[in-house]
Amino acid sequence: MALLVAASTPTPAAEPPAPYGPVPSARQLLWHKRELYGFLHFSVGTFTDREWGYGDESPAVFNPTDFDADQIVTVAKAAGMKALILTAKHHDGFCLWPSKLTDHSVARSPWREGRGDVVREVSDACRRHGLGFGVYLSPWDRHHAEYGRPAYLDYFRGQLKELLAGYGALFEVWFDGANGGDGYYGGAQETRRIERRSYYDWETTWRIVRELQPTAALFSDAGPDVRWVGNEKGVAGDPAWATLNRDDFAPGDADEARLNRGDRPGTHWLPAECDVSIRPGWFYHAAEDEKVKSPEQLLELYYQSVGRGASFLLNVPPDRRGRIHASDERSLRAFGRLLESTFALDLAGAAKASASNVRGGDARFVAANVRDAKRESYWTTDDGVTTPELVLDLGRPVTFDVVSLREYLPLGQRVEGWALDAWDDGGFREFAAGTSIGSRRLWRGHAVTTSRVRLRITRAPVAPAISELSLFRQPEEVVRPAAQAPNASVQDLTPLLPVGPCGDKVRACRTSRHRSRYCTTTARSWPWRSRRARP
Ligand code: FUL
Repeated sequence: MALLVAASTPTPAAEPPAPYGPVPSARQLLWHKRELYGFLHFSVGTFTDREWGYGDESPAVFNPTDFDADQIVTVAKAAGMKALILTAKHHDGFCLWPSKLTDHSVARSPWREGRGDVVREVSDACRRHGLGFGVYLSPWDRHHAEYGRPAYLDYFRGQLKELLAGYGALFEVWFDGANGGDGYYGGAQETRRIERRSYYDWETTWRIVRELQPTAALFSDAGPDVRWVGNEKGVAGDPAWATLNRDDFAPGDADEARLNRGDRPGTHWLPAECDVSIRPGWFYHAAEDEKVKSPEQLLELYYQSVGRGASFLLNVPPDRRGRIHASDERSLRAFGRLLESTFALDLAGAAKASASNVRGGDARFVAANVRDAKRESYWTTDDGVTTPELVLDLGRPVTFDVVSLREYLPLGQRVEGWALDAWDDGGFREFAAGTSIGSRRLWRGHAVTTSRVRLRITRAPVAPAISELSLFRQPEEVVRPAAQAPNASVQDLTPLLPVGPCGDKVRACRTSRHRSRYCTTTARSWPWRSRRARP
């Protein structure tokens, strides 16, 4: 413990450290606070049972029998979502709002006798219930006669302006990367290809969003504010750096593996968003009512997205009534309860924090800042001290199985390696280790009981800046997956890993055939060591 005294000579004026690499904009910092939000795929495809409408659907098919935006938003809120993004227009070209630029919209549908506006009802309900609201406007339009020609761009931007100006503040604007192919195109019924890098002239479109919605985060494969994670499984890479060499990418033209992990150090701050549907399809299909992801599966995805510093965009498609189906509702509410019961109580409570180094000995940068529940305060060290340690003295034995870490983002992503140790029988023993932290790093594993936890920064190019270290315990009903595998690929992690024999026979597992499944990647630290610290 002797080394956990602030050991450095105070510098005369403890200025904050210089930022490292690209840093987030104010808009991106706002976006980072959302973490979990929902997608609503709803259009003519809901009624024709298709994923991608061809563009020739009659507006007459759009007729939800019991549309209820409050039910949709209430269920999303119960799942812990902080915002919703609605497909105002999907590839079929049908508009969920009465656009003045086309009659291919709700205005021609029987729903609410042509006087309805889904965008209005959902955005109003989001505001009523305290959720953010965003829109998806598909660049690809299989209905429009001019798609693929310059005239379509005027139409697309005109529609965008209607959405940006007419529905209050938007937290995100979502541009899909599916671009061109066969379609109705005003009756031409042909295949239209576009030049992916030049046709849309994205810079001009993004400027319109900046002018009319300055705080909205712009999503596409290549940002400019939020990047696609490179798969539609909801899983970020490990590590998933928040930075990317953005100029190598363009909407609809993306290297999926690189998007999944990011580039380090990267030229731009461009964090990943993990989109996935609660069902196999993006739109509602009755045949998938039994294929809704379970609360435990959703929870695992939460750890693989939010827990790796990305966001979790979970699609929950309204059914033909215009409500969230009972199967999805059950799962979403249970998922929300799991999150709530895991994260409601920080078990580190009033722990005393001390560190091997505090920048300039200055009270603004002390270890206790990781315990004040404020993302604006942080612990940092003198320049050149890049592998410091911080200890939480819990004052009594505490049992936890989830750890949450956050970096102070305005100074950039600084940490490249970290480890966690628990005090056990007269010494610290490592129970977890990883690479990136960024906006958030969640570790979950087997229960650890200890009275002291130590965070070691094992690799960083500059002094780290850590704003949170918290401990949590999962509720009993959670089916615990096996150890998180810090270096495993997306493919390795996509199926839910059962606790399996390794959970209980860890020592045997280290030499058994299970080794390659998950013990090898975690043998350095746990679960075998952390078992020693279990009650
Ligand atoms: C994809 C689209 O083609 C899907 O239909 C869905 O909207 C998904 C979120 O993005 O690229």
